[in-house]
Amino acid sequence: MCGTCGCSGGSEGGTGTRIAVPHAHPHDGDHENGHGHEHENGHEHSHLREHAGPHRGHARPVAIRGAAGGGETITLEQRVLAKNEDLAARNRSWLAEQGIVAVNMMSSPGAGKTTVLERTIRDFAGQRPVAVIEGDQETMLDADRIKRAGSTVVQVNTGAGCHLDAEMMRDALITLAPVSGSLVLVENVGNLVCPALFDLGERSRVVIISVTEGTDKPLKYPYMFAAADLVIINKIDLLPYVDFDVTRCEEYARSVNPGLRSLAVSATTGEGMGDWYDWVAGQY
Ligand SMILES: Nc1nc2c(ncn2[C@@H]2O[C@H](COP(=O)(O)OP(=O)(O)OP(=O)(O)O)[C@@H](O)[C@H]2O)c(=O)[nH]1
Ligand SMILES: [Mg+2]
Repeated sequence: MCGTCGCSGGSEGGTGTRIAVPHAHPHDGDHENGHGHEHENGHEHSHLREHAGPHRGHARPVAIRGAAGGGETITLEQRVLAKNEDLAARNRSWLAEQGIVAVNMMSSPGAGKTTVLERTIRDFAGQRPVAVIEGDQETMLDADRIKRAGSTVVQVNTGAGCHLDAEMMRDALITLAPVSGSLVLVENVGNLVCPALFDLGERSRVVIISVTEGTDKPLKYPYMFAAADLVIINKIDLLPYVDFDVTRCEEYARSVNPGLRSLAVSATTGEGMGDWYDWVAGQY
């Protein structure tokens, strides 16, 4: 799938997708390259697994995309997306049964997803249980940061893949075993294009844009902003040093998604983060 980028990733195609949790010993975050233990899927989520089980192991149709004509390519992509949507619906139903709110956090690489999550975890400590699914092509680096911030976390390494999908989400949830009523924050792979296409079964979608990326991003990546429930404009502490117009960026975002909510924050200084926490509370 990923008709636009040719990404061959995915949880079925044998492309090396790996789900792991950080080491449990206290100094695990010190490893420069990061690594963890791969886990067999847990045993407390039989409902989630049963529902999704029959779909395991199917060949990924996109594997033959290069050999197909244009019309057939579209049909195959539709099948992949339809299957993903079926799995996403099962995830969504399971999460709702557990009273868990899952939020899919998307952005270009480096916009500040992990930094927002770290501060959120620290500020929610003792108030709301938080669990995190980290999506990156490689490394346990972000999972190690999240663990140091105090949250349980599962790292999904997508290999060549540039986005998470519903099957990865399901497998990560089984390993993560979030408690009822918790907030599950999903950091998608840094990419403003493909993650917008793949429903994970999340409650809501957040796109983070940082002020160093340019005011025009909602116009240039409209699908991401059209798919979002909230835009977080991050790194506002850098506004004095960069050419970025917050108001115009918000107008651009609403031109592709009327009514889209937006917040301006600095995950580093904490400015505006209270608005983000209020928005999270409103998801329950
Ligand atoms: N000045 C400033 N820097 C920030 C802010 N938020 C994040 N950063 C910095 O931006 C860089 C990238 O932040 P990350 O949180 O790793 O970004 P990310 O979106 O998780 O990156 P990927 O996982 O690689 O896609 C780091 O050096 C952060 O310290 C902010 O609000 N202000
Ligand atoms: Mg990150």
